[in-house]
Amino acid sequence: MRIVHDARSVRHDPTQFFRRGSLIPHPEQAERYRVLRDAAAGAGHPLTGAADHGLDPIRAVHEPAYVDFLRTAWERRGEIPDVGEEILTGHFARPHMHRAPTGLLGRLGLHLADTSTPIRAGTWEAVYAAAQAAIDGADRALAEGCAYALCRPPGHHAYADSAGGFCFLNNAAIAAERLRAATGGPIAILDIDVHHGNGTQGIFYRRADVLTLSVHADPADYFPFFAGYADETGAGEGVGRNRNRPLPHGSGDRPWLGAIGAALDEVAAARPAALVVALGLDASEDDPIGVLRVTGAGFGQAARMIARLGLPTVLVQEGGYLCEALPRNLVGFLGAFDAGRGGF
Ligand code: Q9C
Ligand code: ZN
Repeated sequence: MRIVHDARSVRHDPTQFFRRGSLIPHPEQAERYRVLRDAAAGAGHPLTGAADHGLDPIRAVHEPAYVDFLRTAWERRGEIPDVGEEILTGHFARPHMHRAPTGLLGRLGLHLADTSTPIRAGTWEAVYAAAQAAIDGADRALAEGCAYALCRPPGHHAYADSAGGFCFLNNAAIAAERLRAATGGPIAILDIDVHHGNGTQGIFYRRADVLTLSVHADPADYFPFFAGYADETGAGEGVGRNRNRPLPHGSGDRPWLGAIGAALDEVAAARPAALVVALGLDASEDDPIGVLRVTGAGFGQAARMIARLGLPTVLVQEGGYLCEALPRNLVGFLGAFDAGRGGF
């Protein structure tokens, strides 16, 4: 399995995260990129630097004003008195109060969903790098059958106009739109991160040409809280094209693989031209912020089931946080996928 990556991914490295009233070390650290890259390369998967495909494939998914905001926010930091090493706000736009202000602090509140996505000196370079890995991974999946895009920072909580949940640019959505443009579609996105892929769902909710399916921990008492329920099935032209399978917290391999199997049946029925897997590894029983109990064997089984579809597939890295099992689960997943395909 080819690993597509961009070393600029490390330039965003948040230190602290405000959770439940206290500051804790930020779980989404740049070290994740090195751990995942070194594990995959160490297992013999070839590493390829992503080519630079520019802003157009990003703008095909994200609102131009949001892309400009991300690109220029750090340069504008002087607008905020006494600004520190990151810019962030505690004032967030609500659905019933949603005018777009001109100043930087107000724009932050308009384009951020929570306090997990501070903007720092290298944030734009890093999120741009992750998006380029996704775009190049999509191209490689069409040319070579499959690819693993080592996207970091992750993307699936980002909407067309907003960051949140450690995510800025929606790498999986950008890859899917790239694949749709190249093939004519339809495209399927299967999200197996422990958190619901709310941004991805939101981006394609009214579209029939990109099917979105997510298997995740019940959001009734878990991030992202406000979306991810089974009755969210799409709207307008997208009716019937979104499927959520929330699982009770504590669920292990059997229910998780059962939900993935059911989702894969729906993928197969839709006869997509290509598949994007939003590959979070935080459903692991060992993940520091996860609430499911998936084992290493469970990840291997999921990979074999997905590989068996035989679709051009790009695996896009989402969550999965530093712990001993993280590199092991990635290597297990990639190896099982290759085995399911009959080897690289
Ligand atoms: N103790 C992804 O996995 N809440 N995002 C975290 C941390 C936000 C997760 C609480 C979780 C966002 C891509
Ligand atoms: Zn996650």
